Amino acid sequence: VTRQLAFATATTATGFGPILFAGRPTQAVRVAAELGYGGVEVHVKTPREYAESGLDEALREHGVRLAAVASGRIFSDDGYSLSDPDPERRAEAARRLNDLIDVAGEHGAVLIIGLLRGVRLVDDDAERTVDLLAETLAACADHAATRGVDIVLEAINRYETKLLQTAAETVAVIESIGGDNVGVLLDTFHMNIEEVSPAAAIRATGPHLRHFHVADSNRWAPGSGHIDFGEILTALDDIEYEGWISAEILPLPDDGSAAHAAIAHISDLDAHRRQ
Ligand code: LER
Ligand code: MN
Repeated sequence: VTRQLAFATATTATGFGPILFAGRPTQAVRVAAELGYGGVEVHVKTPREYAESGLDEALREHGVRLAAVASGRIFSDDGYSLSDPDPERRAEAARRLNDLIDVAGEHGAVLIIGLLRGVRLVDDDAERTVDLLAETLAACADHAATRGVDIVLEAINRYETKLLQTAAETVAVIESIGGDNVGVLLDTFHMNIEEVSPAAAIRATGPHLRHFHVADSNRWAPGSGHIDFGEILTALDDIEYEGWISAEILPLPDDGSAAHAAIAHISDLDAHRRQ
């Protein structure tokens, strides 16, 4: 397999920690190219912010692709979510998401739904909350289909959301929505907290897996904690996963070192596995 490797960056400085070169997206693209990454994924809030970021020029200049557009700031900055009990606020979340879907569509990127799903249960009712989410997501998926975009829904650990923490829960929601442009995003950091076996969760997700985040147990670059990335890569190969492997990692000890460590660890593991 040839790995499609990326790392997560952001158009602006952000309170969300595991981002490299936040607010310096063109530098992110340059470093990605220097280190051998094929892509970057970007946290961005509006098409205008994207247009003003200089990313398009940088991607063209360095031959780097836009792997994914991440939508979390619509929630973390402005509080809109796809499962908000207020129909007006839910509709606004969907409008903003559709705008980002258009950005993704111009670049062949996937659109990530992480915290934009919402973090609280409506009236403590998990079923009703999931129904609201599924309904909004289905409408956005129809829009995404007109743009040729895949939406990926991420399983996120219990300390960040009460909604969809495991691969199995996330698969159930996307299967209820149906259609072939909604998939699952698994993240090794979250799986390390929630799954009995991350490798088994990857295998069970199978063809629904459309995007993949790597970070070690401490959210530093792979190789800096106690997750066994050899097992992870084997599971990805077993399901013939061909999507992006994107490092969503803390910029520690600094952005450049983290970016280097992530690709070095995965390349080393692949080199050993080939022997
Ligand atoms: C985003 O991809 C993520 O992994 C979550 O931790 C969002 O907070
Ligand atoms: Mn993630």
